[in-house]
Amino acid sequence: MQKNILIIGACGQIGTELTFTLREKHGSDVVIASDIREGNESLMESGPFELLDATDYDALEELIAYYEIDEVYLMAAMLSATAEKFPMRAWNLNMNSLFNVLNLAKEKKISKIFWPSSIAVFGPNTPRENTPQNTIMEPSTVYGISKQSGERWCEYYHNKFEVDVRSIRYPGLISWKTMPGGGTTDYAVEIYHKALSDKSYTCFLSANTSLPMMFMDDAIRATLELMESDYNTIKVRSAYNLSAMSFTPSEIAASITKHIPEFKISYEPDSRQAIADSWPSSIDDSKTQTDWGWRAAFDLERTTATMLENLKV
Ligand code: AKB
Repeated sequence: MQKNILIIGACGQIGTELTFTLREKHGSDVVIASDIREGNESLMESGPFELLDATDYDALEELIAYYEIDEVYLMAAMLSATAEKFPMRAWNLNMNSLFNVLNLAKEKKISKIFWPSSIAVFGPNTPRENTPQNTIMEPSTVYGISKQSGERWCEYYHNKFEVDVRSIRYPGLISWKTMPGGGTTDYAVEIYHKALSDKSYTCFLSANTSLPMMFMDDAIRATLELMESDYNTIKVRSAYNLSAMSFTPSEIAASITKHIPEFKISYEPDSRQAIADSWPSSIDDSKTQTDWGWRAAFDLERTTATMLENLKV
């Protein structure tokens, strides 16, 4: 039976590509895009779109009933750097939107949820290298606290009410179709744009700050593989660790220099440095590999080649 899918936060960095991929796979009419504001032209032209505030339960309930939605991808969130500036707004958006979809699933008005978690659930007391699936989690950022709490609620709703909610701890995501906004890992996208336009980039993190990262194609494939996995293979109902690569600003700069020899990077760390320093430098996703067969395809060199190739036209 054909399922109708709702994407909340469809105009953001992940939401845009998720919408295109799901529309290609299932057809445009059954994938409803929604966001608090309109997105870029190609997204708006690709299928049905609704303005939606994810914190408004009644509006969401109405939309779900109108389109007979079965599956929801909740991608709306305030990311790490912006959340530090607006803690209460971040908490309100990140938590209330999640409660709205969890409660709709509890009421059997939808049957499956994807909700993104993040490496931000970890904190300064977490082992930084090869961070395991289960370990110390004491996030020190507003965003991390909201994602950690969200994970606990997802697991609770699954255990208590059998809600089929699935989640991934995304690393920093690198993509060329839509810019990220308000995150600490955003430098790894900005750097490619600036390398092409200015042949130079001033990085807001220090040269040797290593963070887990992933190319968007891998992130979208992981999301769909998780959502398509058999119910019983999903053993983790908080969120799965997910890994592809880790690199520092100086390493990404070196990979760009192979394509643009005159490229220069300089460093002016700002308040985002403290956020990055509280996060893991690499992630152990062996549980994810075992449970649903995850394997990443893009390393740093392939990511750099693909980004520059697509951004230069
Ligand atoms: C951010 O930098 O806030 C996000 C994330 C790692 O969740 N990209």
